[in-house]
Amino acid sequence: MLEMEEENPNIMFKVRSYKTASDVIRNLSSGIDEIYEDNGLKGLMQIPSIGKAIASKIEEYLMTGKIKYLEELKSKISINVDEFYDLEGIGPKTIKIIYDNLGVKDLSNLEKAASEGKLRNIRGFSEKKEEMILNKIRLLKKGRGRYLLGEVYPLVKQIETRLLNFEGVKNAVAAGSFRRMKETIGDIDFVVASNESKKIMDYFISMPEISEILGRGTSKSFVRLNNGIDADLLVIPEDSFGSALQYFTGSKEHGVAMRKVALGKGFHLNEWGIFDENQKKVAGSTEEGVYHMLDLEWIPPEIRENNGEIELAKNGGKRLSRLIQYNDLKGDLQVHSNSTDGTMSIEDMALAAKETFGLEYIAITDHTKSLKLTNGLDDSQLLDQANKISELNDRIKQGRFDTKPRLSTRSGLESQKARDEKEKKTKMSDNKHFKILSAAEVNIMNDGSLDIPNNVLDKLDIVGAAIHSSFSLPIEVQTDRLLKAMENPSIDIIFHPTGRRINKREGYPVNIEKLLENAKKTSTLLEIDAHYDRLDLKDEYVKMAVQKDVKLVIDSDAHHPIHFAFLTFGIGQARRGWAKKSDILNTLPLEELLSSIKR
Ligand code: DGT
Ligand code: CA
Ligand code: CA
Ligand code: ZN
Repeated sequence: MLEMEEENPNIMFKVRSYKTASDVIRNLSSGIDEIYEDNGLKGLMQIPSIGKAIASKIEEYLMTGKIKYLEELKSKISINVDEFYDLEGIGPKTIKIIYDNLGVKDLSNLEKAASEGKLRNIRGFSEKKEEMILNKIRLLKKGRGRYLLGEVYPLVKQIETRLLNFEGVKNAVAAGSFRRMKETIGDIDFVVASNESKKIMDYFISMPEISEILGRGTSKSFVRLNNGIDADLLVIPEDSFGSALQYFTGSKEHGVAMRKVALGKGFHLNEWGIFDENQKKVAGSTEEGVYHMLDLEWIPPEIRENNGEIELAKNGGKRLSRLIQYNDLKGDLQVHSNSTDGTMSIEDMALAAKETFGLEYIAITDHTKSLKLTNGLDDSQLLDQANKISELNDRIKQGRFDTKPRLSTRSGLESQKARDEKEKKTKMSDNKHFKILSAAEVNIMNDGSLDIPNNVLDKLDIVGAAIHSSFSLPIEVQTDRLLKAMENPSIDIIFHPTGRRINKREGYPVNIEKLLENAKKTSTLLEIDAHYDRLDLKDEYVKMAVQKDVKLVIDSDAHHPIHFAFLTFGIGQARRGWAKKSDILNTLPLEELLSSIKR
């Protein structure tokens, strides 16, 4: 709503502050209400990027369920702003212009106006723009009802932990597509082991995150969470927990194939267990037991898609356990700072990477000059930044890493366990070990050239390149753009190689076979961008890359310290693509990484 008001640098600053704050709150590992309960306004203000003004508004909302300032804005603007929020690439200004001209207040009327060809007549619009808007609406509608994994992850983990700690609960897991780390989630499927199902149901349906009870039974309930997603809860006796978990983790196709395997061995498999010809139960209390009874190795949830994983799990070979693990990453090769569109300084990002996520190195990959929107760096600014980074590294080496209590005072934001682990880690690792790499996210132009010359890039430690514009060029041109950038000896990595944003925009078209072939030929690394709305490369392409032995990296694309948590989603996607630790180069210690890149 603020963005719809007059252009004004103060307002844009405000808008950015609100956006950053909402992003941070969404990604907190505990509820904002819990933080407020524990430490009040002061607790809120300790959250990075939340200052006094926003903290008071949060307090006001927690106390009254409303924010007066927001109500005032709402009373001034009759557009249904929420509906347009996810419409990628169509900003508030455009929406306001359409409203001023045609009185369009909501999404369905925008679709109507666009399909009746009314938008093209507005000044500054065109048939092409109208078509683009229609396409975005269709894409948005298609994705409706499915949530991005990263959108629901913190909340689901909180509920899972709470269930696990409830008296009488022997085990609790969020199963289904969530456990398989699928990029989008239809609904959440909690499976709980307990013999006191009534008590658990009462507890579950009274949780504060639940906005609506859709159905309630003795062993199964259905609810809607207050972020809109539905959740099922199944309570099952302990001795059937493994088979129930196996069933409700899915995928459905994997489950069907497993039942066939069981039948082939003279067994019957269902939610309650594995039964032999005499209906005697022979497995079911653990998932491992279910797989082992069928002479299979336990299969990680991420690859249960009936894509050959059952074949791989036969004969007791240990091949499945070589998938990259969630604690395998040593560094992060795409990190942004406030030199461009990031929100924090290089020191802040480094400190968070080290202290909160236990990384040993990060590359600062700010955008380059042709990306005007982000205030991209030019040649000399890049070199200045490299010098600054080298000074920072010297300070780190001398043990003078700036540990002002900025991020370390995030009390209440982490669980006690995380705090203990962190303390242990800080004690174990010496402060002199961490390294910041000078780097860039160089913009690839339409003809495949770069906006920074090689003699500058060669002074940096590592360089990634990416496409950020002209998504509508045809597939041959896009592919050539990328191939040419890979042929450039200064380019080590291609960032987010297909440019997609899940449920928001299709990527640019690209010949993935050619891309992989060329990556292999030129020893260019391809990235799995771990931001949950990118996850680019996607699982299917990761699998193709792994088969062709193309090396990959997993990066957070962090624009704020809290974004390093996204690495989990990147690792999930890598596992879904059957990637082993050896396929992902930033699992290597720094020296080994640097000696295995192109130059
Ligand atoms: P979602 O929620 O659309 O993201 O995907 P899932 O995989 O979580 O699917 P959901 O919630 O419908 O069901 C959870 C699991 O329950 C599913 O992965 C496998 C199992 N399941 C559901 N329906 C069937 C079925 O008809 N047959 C078999 N074998 N399993 C099923
Ligand atoms: Ca589900
Ligand atoms: Ca379900
Ligand atoms: Zn970027």
